[in-house]
Amino acid sequence: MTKNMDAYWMPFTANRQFKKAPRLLAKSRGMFFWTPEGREILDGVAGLWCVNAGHARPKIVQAIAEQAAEMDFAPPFQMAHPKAFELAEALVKITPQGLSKVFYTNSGSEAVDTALKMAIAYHRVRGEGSRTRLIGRERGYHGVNFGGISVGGIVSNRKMFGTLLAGVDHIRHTHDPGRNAFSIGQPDHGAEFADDLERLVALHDASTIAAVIVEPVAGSTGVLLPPKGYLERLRAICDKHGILLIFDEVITGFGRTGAAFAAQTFGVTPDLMTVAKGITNGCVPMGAVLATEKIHDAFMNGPEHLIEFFHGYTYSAHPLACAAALATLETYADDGLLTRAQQLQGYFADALHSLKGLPNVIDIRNIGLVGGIELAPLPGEPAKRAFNVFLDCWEQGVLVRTTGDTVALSPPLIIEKAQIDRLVDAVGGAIKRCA
Ligand code: PXG
Repeated sequence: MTKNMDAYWMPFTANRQFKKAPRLLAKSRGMFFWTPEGREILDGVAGLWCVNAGHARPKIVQAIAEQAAEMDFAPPFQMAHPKAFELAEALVKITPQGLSKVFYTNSGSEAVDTALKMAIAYHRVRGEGSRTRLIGRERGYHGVNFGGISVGGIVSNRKMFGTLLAGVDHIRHTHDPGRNAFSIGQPDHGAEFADDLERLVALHDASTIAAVIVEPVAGSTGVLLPPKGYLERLRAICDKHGILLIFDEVITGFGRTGAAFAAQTFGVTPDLMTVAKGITNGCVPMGAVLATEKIHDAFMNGPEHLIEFFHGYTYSAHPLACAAALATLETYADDGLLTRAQQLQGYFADALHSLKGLPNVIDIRNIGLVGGIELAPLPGEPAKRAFNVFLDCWEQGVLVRTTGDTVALSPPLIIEKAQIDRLVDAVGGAIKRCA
C-alpha cells in the first residue's frame, strides 16, 4: 500500500525505526482506529490528547463538509466571518469567569507564543515596558516554537536550538515521588514549590517579569499533578508582584480533568489561557488564547484606525476550524462530555491504581480521565521500557502514549467502563511482559 516512505520526515518520531516496522492508521470511529489491514485499535490517548468526543462525530463531520462547500477561506485581517464571533462567544461561556476575549491561532504552539507576546506587549502598552522577562517551569511543555521551547523545561526540546529567547528563567518542577508516589488525584505535599517564584523575583526583581506560564497538569512530561494548594499559591505570588499568570490548557482543556478547564477543576483563574487540541476535537488544526478584559482593554487605546496588536496568522479563525469548533462544543454539550470525567474518575483511578505492585511500577498519577504510570527505567536505557510497553499494547490493539518511562493514558471522554478495563488490562499485561 505505502510503497515508499523515504520522503516523509516524521515529527517527534524515531524515523528509521518506524520505517522498518510502520504503524499505520487508516480509519477512525468513536473509541477506535483501524489499521489499513482492518485491525481494530482501542484509542487510549484520544489521538494525541485531542479527540475528546471520540472519532468522526457526525455533527462535526457535517459542519466541516458544509463549511468547505459554503466558504473555504476568509481573510482574518481587517475582515471576518460570522462563525469567528459565534465561536468566541461560545468559548467565553464555558471558560473560567473573567476570560472573556478570544484570539485565534492554529495550534497549541502558536497559542503559547501568542500568549507570551501578549503578556510582554500588555505591560508595555500600560507603561511598564521593563516587564519583559518570561518565567516557565522545569518539565513544562509549551509546544515547539521559540517562545514555547524557551519557557519549556524539556532538555531534548531545547538543547539543539541555540540560545533560545533571552530573559527567560524557570521555577522548579513539582514532581516529588519521594513524598507523593501513588497519590490518588492531587498530591498532598509540595504547595511550597510555588515559593520558587519568590526566589526568581528576589533575583530579577518583579519590575522585570512579565508573566509565568505553567500547565495546570503537566501532560507531556508524564502527567504531573499540582500539589494541593500549589496553584493557589502561585496565583497569590503573581498577584502580589503584578506578574501575569498564564495557564497552558492545551491538554487539560475541554473536559480532561472533570470540568471544562483545569482552572475550574482547581478553582484558580489565570490572566491568560492557551487552548488547542480539544477545541475542534482534533478535526481541524486550531488553537486560541483566552484573555481577561483588562488585558484586552489595555491595548484599546490610541487612534481607532490603527492596529492595536501586531500579531495574527493567515489561518487565524479559519472558517473550517471555526465550524468544526462550534460543532465540537455542541457535541460536548449534547453528551455532557465536559463533566463526564468527573463521573468516571473514581472508576478510572481504581483501575489505574490496581497496577500498583506490578514489576517496575514506581508511581501512578491520575486526575479526571488522564493518568500516568511511571516505570523504573531499564538500566542505561532511559525511555526504552515504557516504549516496549507501548509496542506491546499496539500488538494487543490498544494505543497508549509514552513519555520518558511514563505510560500516559488520556482516552476520549466517551469511554465506557468496560473499555477502561480493556485499556488498563492491556497496559498491565504489557508491563508484566516487559519486566
Ligand atoms: N502546550 C501543551 C501543554 C501541550 O501539551 C502544546 C502546547 C503544543 O501544541 P501543538 O498543537 O503545537 O502541538 C502541547 C502539545 C505528548 C505530546 O505525547 C503532547 C503534545 C504534542 C505532542 C506530543 O505528550 N502537546
